[in-house]
Amino acid sequence: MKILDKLKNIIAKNKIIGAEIIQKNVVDSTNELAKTLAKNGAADGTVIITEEQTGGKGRLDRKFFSPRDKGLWFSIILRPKCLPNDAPKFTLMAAAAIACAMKRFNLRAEIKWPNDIMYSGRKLVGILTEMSAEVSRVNFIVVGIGINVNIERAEFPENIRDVAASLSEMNGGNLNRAEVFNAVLEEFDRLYNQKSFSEVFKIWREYNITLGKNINVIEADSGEIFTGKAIDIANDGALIADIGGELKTFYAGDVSIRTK
Ligand code: BT5
Repeated sequence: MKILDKLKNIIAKNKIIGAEIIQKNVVDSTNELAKTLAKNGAADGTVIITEEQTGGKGRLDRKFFSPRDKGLWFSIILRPKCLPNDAPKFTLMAAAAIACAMKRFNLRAEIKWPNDIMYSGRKLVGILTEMSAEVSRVNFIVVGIGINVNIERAEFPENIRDVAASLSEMNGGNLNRAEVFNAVLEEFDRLYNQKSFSEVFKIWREYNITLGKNINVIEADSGEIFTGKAIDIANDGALIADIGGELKTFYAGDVSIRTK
């Protein structure tokens, strides 16, 4: 129970995000636990954090490596009054909050659409946003955040060693996980309490490394690969890209940035 012990007093001042924090030693996936708690009525802004995940997951049920004591593996339950189409914007909000938090440690985030923060082309942070909704109403959103904080290159499993990075590598030394966690919750709380997403978009644009780049997009639904140029981010968080002279909007997918 190390992280919370250090934080009890610091995060009490957050209005919503982290006003309630549930800390575990080990869980399958904080997103799964968060969804169960949300179904049972957990409050807006409740955070579930664990020292280790045995079934940490990414999108499309990919695995997310979440070793004990080395990172921040947590999920935030949100109950915004919004339409289901707005849910992806909370992924952008998380990325913007993390970028602002990293700035406090003099680390410049590189946000890659839709859900990654990168360092030298490798993933530092992954975000997984899930939702329970009706046609015209969101019941709850769970934003899962996995931050590699103090993981050495050799400690990553071989199959992700070339695609994963850690804040400690970027920082040139280990960081205090409690301080990083606190910074992310404070920044998230600040953005969540604003009336509009305009600051989220402003921050997202400032730190993004996708717009203006030549990209390949693997569209999530079809699995089809598109080659083109990232042009803009739409109001709902979708990516607009120029594919062979025509603008196409992507709602979900994997982007790789081409060097030429
Ligand atoms: C993501 O998916 O990057 C979203 C990850 C979200 C993890 C958090 S942790 C707390 C919460 N609880 C959960 O169960 N999940 C959330 P995606 O874009 O689909 O990327 C998955 C891919 O990232 C994998 O297929 C690997 O290639 C790579 N990967 C796995 N573990 C990684 C790690 N620790 N760091 C960097 N890359 C990793």
